[in-house]
Amino acid sequence: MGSFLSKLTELFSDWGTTQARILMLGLDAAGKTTVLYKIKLNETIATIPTIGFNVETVSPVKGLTFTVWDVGGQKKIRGLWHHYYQNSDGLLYVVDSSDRERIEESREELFGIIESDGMRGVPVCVLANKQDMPNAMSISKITEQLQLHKLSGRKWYVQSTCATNGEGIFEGMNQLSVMVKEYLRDGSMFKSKRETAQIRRASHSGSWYTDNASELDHQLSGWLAKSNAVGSRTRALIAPHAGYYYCGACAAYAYRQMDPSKIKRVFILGPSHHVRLSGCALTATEKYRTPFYDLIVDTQINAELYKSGPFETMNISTDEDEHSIEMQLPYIAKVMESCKGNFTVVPVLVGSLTPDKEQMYGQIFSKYLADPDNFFVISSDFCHWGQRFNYTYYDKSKGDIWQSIENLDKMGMDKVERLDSKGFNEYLGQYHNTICGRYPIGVLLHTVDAMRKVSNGYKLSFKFLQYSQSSKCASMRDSSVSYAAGVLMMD
Ligand SMILES: Nc1nc2c(ncn2[C@@H]2O[C@H](COP(=O)(O)OP(=O)(O)OP(=O)(O)O)[C@@H](O)[C@H]2O)c(=O)[nH]1
Ligand SMILES: [Mg+2]
Repeated sequence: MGSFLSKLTELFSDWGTTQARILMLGLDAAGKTTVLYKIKLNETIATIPTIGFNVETVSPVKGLTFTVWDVGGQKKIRGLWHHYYQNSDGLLYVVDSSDRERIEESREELFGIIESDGMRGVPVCVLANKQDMPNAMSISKITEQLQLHKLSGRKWYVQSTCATNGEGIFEGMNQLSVMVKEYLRDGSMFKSKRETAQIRRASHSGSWYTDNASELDHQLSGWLAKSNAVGSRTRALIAPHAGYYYCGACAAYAYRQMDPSKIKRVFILGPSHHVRLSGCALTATEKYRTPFYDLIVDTQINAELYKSGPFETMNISTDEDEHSIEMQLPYIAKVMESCKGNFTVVPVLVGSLTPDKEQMYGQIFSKYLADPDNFFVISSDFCHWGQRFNYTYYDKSKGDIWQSIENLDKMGMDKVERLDSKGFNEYLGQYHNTICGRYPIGVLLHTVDAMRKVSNGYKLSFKFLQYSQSSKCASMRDSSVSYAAGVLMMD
């Protein structure tokens, strides 16, 4: 073990901090979960068949982090394996060496995995597990049965292991580390795939906001200087996500309230505009680029979230197409600039949630909102009014159309200020106001509910500080989008 660590240290000393995503697959009962917890805790735990997956981050040495995904191997789960292929840097394929009857089935599954596009060139380490069993097949027999000599265009290695007592596990990890290193560094063929996958580009810069850092700095500083600090301890904000030309000034009223000295982590909840999603999804990337500097994704928290509830993974095109999270990033980078490099972000794409799901995610996020290290940014515009949005609600008793829109928005904002999750959903049910971030807002309100269930000692309040509209609608042919900026305070 000692020499294993020192070898790895040597191997990765020139890497800086590198993260790799390792997928662990194999038939049910092959020993995957046993392997995972042997690596993570160096303990043999009693396992039950995995329904879904386990995910753990493992840092064998400084500078190297593996996020290991252990996906259940039962037949009915295997159909879901392909969801995990994206951005994998290595495959650990676990085989029960004593299961002669199913070795053919295991080979078929292995080839099914590696022939998929997402797994092209990814190195494979086969763990020939359960070597302690009396009828275990030898390494050469397993190699032959799995027809590994047929593999081309990738590195592979077979390691004999006994997961229950740990024999061979670290040697297997060592071999995998070497192959993953080569894959990431020298595999020029696959390098572009890897680079684009690691960083989410600022895909809307140069159009929705300027890509010129000094111009952007000037703009944001100017807007921030125009708004006053409320003075209370803020824990979350709601801000719009349209082009800065329309809503940059409004968003500043909320961002002015963020106190960088207190914040170690920023959760960003944005609605999904382009893909159908019935739950929440996390990024597969490690950095979010802004014209100022790159924001570091908190992969450790992502791993925790994957463990605690149903979170999907966004693929890179979904990630880069979506503007609702990106439009918050320059403001976060600007306000947090004194802490550059010392804080992380957790982007969460929020789908169309039922109230039950809002409650479930609220429950998951409540422990994070309760922790003062964390800050939450909720991305939402308010009413999208006009025929092009298919929404033309007009209450003439309120005056002109734009006044009716303002009145409608403010009824919803009032529910948010009362932190009334039920009332907010009833309001949406009654007026169908086209608030695109209604689900992220719903999750925030349910997060507050969940915190209060644990302790009603929290003194929480919400206040909107600014409201504006892209234009003042006067006729049924007009259209506008409304923006509101507000903060959640905890005293
Ligand atoms: N004798 C022996 N038993 C092992 C070894 N590795 C795992 N097992 C046992 O095999 C059984 C299945 O192990 P798991 O780790 O749950 O298998 P899995 O691959 O995660 O299975 P699924 O989650 O159903 O896909 C457990 O009873 C383990 O204790 C080994 O090396 N030797
Ligand atoms: Mg398992």
